[in-house]
Amino acid sequence: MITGATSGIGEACAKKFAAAGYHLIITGRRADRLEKLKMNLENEFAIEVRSLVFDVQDRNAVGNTFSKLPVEWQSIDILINNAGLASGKDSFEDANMDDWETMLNTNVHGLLYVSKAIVPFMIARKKGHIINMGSVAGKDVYENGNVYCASKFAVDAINRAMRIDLLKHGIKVTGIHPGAVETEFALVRFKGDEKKAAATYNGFTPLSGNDIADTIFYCTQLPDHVCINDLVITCTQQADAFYFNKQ
Ligand code: NDP
Ligand code: 8X3
Repeated sequence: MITGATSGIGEACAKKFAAAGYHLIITGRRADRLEKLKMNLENEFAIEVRSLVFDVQDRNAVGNTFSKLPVEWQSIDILINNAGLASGKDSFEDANMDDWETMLNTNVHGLLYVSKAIVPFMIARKKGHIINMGSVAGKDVYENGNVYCASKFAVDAINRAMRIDLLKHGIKVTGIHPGAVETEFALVRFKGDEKKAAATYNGFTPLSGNDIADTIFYCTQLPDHVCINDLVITCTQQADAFYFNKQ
């Protein structure tokens, strides 16, 4: 199951796992994109895809969706908690409080609501693998990153907490922390400003959604007794949240 499969990293993960023969649950808010992806994947690969449209911020919608999940779809081996966003990149005193709430509600609360709905299915089977999408922004705080960074620091903490608490149930928990990945992320962050979005990737070759999907796939293919706990991945021209070797 992949949240945020309508674009970027989530969509790349859907394609990667579909090509390997996994049946998929894909989620997002944009129903048209989900339906198109479902059709394409089912046509290209011998798999079944279930698309679920909901806003991860809506606790009741998440609960209702998964309480109605048919039993044959409840055997979820892998949950990729990927849905997320940055909204704005403003200094603390200028930042918009609605942006802050959207980021916390999506990146933190949304991830918690979805996980709380899926974990019981994994506990029942005494296995499962949860991949939580963090960021280098959850490892270092950068200028004007304030609440986006805070939301990803929270994901980092939740990832570690889940791994401890779910240990007794045999559930693997992996945090993936990418640097710059070229997706719709920057366009969303800058609220449709294409110039600002494009400038985000000026002077270096960023990661692609496929790079992250390949990495996640690798983490899920290890033997049962092996779990990658935490993985920071950047493009070669990025060292961490601050330092780039731009040409
Ligand atoms: P995209 O904007 O391309 O994709 C974001 C996905 O999240 C979309 O499918 C979107 O679907 C979904 N989403 C956002 N808000 C909600 C919501 N409220 N409810 C349901 N789904 C939602 O960005 P990326 O692929 O880059 O981002 C994926 C994850 O990776 C995010 O958590 C992001 O923070 C993280 N990340 C991204 C990096 C980057 O540089 N791109 C680097 C490090 C981490 P829809 O709009 O259809 O609902
Ligand atoms: C996205 C990467 O550096 O824009 O999480 O915060 S960054």
